Amino acid sequence: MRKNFFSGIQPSGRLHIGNYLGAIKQWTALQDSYEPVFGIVDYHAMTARYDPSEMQGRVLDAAASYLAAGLDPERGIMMVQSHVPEHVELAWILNCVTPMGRLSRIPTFKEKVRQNPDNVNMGLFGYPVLMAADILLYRSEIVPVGEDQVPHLEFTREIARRFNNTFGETFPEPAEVLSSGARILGLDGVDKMSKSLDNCLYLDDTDEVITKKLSTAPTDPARKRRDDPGNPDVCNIYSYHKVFSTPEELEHCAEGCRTAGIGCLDCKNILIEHMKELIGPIREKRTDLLARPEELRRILRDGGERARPIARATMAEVKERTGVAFEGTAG
Ligand code: AQP
Repeated sequence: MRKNFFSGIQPSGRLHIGNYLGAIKQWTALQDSYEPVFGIVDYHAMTARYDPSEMQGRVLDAAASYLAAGLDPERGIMMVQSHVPEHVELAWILNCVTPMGRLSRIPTFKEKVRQNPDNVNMGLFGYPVLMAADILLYRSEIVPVGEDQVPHLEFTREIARRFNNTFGETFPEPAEVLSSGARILGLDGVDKMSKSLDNCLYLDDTDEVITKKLSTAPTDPARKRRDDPGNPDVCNIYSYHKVFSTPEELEHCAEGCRTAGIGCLDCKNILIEHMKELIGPIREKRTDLLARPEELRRILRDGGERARPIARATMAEVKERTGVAFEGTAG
């Protein structure tokens, strides 16, 4: 029997190439050998301030990106987290086996507090618990994610273990699966590429925007003029080349940079072409899909209906084990 996995992206803005590399690209590669659930995790997106009138548009936008990037809703379940209420139900039960001190040490929480000191809410603090619930609800054995999510996966395994030790063997301990572009920096070269920091190449950027963003992006700060030799190891553009370019192009750029044989723009132009090739077809398919929102809604409704029985079965077992159900009420 094929094993399950759940992985998701929060509809907190337009999806970017970090989301593509860390998550969606891997999902498409794994969708034939697993029973995958691809979530659009809208409850997670509520942990940051947002305009409610935009949420439905963001959900459809994410769905269009998933499909345009190659996810097949027939092979996997594509769903919205809030359509399956068992996610929050399980999160509550997991809250009760989660030590607060452990949660407060999670680095992503500290990072979000640094970025948004005026909106440190309980949802943000409990984000990893809801994420653990997302994963464990489907008894996932693997979770394809970007590197930033590794602490959340460690936490998920710990919580699964705690639950199993307290109430009996229920959940597998899921392993993370990382891709080669598991953590790409934003165009500023400082922070992780992130929707909320708007330092991204988005999956719907036009060719002109891609060219403009990359040609003005910082490179090795010590390389001030065309004739100065540079150091590719400190250049953010070179870090993108490592993910998107061929070994020959990589060598050409590294050697050309170190010897001042090529300028930064020559190096960027190679990358610009790769980005246009990657983003162009996704952008076009997205546009086409977004023109048919009813079809997107139908796919998401159908995904919710297929996810629900799996979620209900897990919750029935969890309720039995935790003693909160009495006969005939668990499912
Ligand atoms: N820069 C990145 N490099 C590689 N993978 C990344 N992911 C996100 N950024 C990068 C991966 O995308 C998946 C979904 O992430 P998410 O949207 O649920 O949360 P996030 O990691 O917090 O993404 P953002 O863009 O940074 O969202 P905001 O700004 O709203 O917090 C995950 O697998 C993640 O690893």
